[in-house]
Amino acid sequence: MLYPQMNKCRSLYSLDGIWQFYADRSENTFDNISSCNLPQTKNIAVPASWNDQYEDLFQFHGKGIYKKEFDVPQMWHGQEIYIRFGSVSGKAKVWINDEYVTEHIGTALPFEAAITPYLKFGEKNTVVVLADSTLDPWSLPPATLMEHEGRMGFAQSYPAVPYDFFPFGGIQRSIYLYTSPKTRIEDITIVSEINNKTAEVQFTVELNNSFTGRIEAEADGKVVNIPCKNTNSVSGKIILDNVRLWDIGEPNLYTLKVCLINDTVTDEYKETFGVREIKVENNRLILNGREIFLKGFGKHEDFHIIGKGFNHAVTVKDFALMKDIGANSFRTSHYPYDENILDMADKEGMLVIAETPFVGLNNRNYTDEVLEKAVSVINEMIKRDKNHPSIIMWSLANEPMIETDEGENFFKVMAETARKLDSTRPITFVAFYEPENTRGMQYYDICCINKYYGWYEWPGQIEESLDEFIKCADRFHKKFGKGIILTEFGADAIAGIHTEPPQMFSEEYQAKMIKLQYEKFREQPYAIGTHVWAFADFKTAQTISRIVFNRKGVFTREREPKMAAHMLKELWSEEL
Ligand code: BDP
Repeated sequence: MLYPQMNKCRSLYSLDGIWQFYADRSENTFDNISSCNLPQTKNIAVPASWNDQYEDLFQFHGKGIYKKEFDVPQMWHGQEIYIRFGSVSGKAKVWINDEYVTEHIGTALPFEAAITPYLKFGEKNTVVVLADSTLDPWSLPPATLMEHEGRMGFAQSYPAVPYDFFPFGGIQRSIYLYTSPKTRIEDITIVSEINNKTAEVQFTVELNNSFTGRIEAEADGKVVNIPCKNTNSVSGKIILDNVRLWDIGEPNLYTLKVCLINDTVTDEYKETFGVREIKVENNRLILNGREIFLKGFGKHEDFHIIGKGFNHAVTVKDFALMKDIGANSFRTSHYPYDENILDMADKEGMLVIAETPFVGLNNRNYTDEVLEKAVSVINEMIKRDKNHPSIIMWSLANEPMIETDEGENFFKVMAETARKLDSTRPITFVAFYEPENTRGMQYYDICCINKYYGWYEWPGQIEESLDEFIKCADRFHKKFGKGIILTEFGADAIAGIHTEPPQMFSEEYQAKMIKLQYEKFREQPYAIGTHVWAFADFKTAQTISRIVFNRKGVFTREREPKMAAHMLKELWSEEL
């Protein structure tokens, strides 16, 4: 889905700001919004999670109702008007002027709807959004533990989510009203092939209606025109000479400007892209013909007060810190991040492993019904993010338990789905259990593993567990014969706690563990990258093993460095 933009054929208006909010604690099913008269609303900020904006919303995991009034400018008459949500937690439903407009399931991905017929020009319009964040064991990701399900370090957490981050709720990314012509550019896919110093940039433009006229595409001063006769999809190519490749720290970007022309320009969209080639060869990761090793972090969208709300300044700060420490990559654990974060990765020359929201799948999830949902989420994610040069692989799940034929088939179908949508990037998923509980890895290109030796296993014993740690990675290599990225390893450290000799929860212990495991893993012939868990401390559910936050951050939640950050900067700069 294209990100809304302002150009000579399209207008854009942000609905971000203060909305009215009501936390509905009733059994109302909201089939019809006029049944709800929103008593006692409070002001709430959008985009942001609701939980840390008011104390009485902290543990509210239910139906949040948002309302805002807006005017529509007369000059938008004759255009198609859309409302576009970057992400609404859980199940979202939208009404405009009391009429049902659309709904969407699943946090972390956008949805939009054409709303022209519902709008009144010259009068106030009201949009109401239901963000149903009820913790549902059957959602993706499953959001509550079933009885008998539990995990080391997470026992009896409150709320009982099966994943290790706080289930923030709300409208967490920007909302836009935007216009486009009735016949419009619906999607653009750009794939390039490099041949010495030139690149063949192949593009496909999808339209929402059939169109007669021509499509003009321009990149780097090269223009092609494609005639259209009752068509709603066209493909073409542009050759770039002396192409400047996109690479780590070399964010060379181009813009493909696409115009729909019939007499005059009726629609226009400018899509940014980069030319680079990523592949797996002999189990090594090859970027632009050169072997690379990933150094970086698993992250979260998480910050004080805004929760999972997108914020430009936090994004800028995070990239500045990652670059300063010498990281070349990060993983969007455990869900697709805001498009602005991926734009930033494109602009900063930072590599990204882009992950689905499928965290903690286990045997009970491997049904046809869940698979159908998973396939549609993979579609939504790849369609949204396919043109980002920073994304070098898709991670289709985090730490699934896969022991059954149903589980293996589930992962086979997910792999096929991703490959069909995008044949240009490797795919992976992140394993946690042993190789025998990680069936399905054979359908993927790269094996990612999360390992916590010296923490959940062999607590307090960093040196003593090093051999066991490597033996475990060896088992994955022996079974699957693939290159391995250590996507998570690390230790909680409470900033300011110091012990000598290093002990668990001290800054010394965290720094020592990361250093020794990094160096040991890096020596292994199959190692193709390591991501420390985590970039910064982050909010979780409450449980005895979390001291307000997960403290495995190399930076605090405020983004101040712990000893491990200084150590990594030294370690990674030695490797340049
Ligand atoms: C890993 C999970 C991650 C957790 C981490 C931890 O992938 O989400 O936060 O453990 O326990 O298994 O810190």
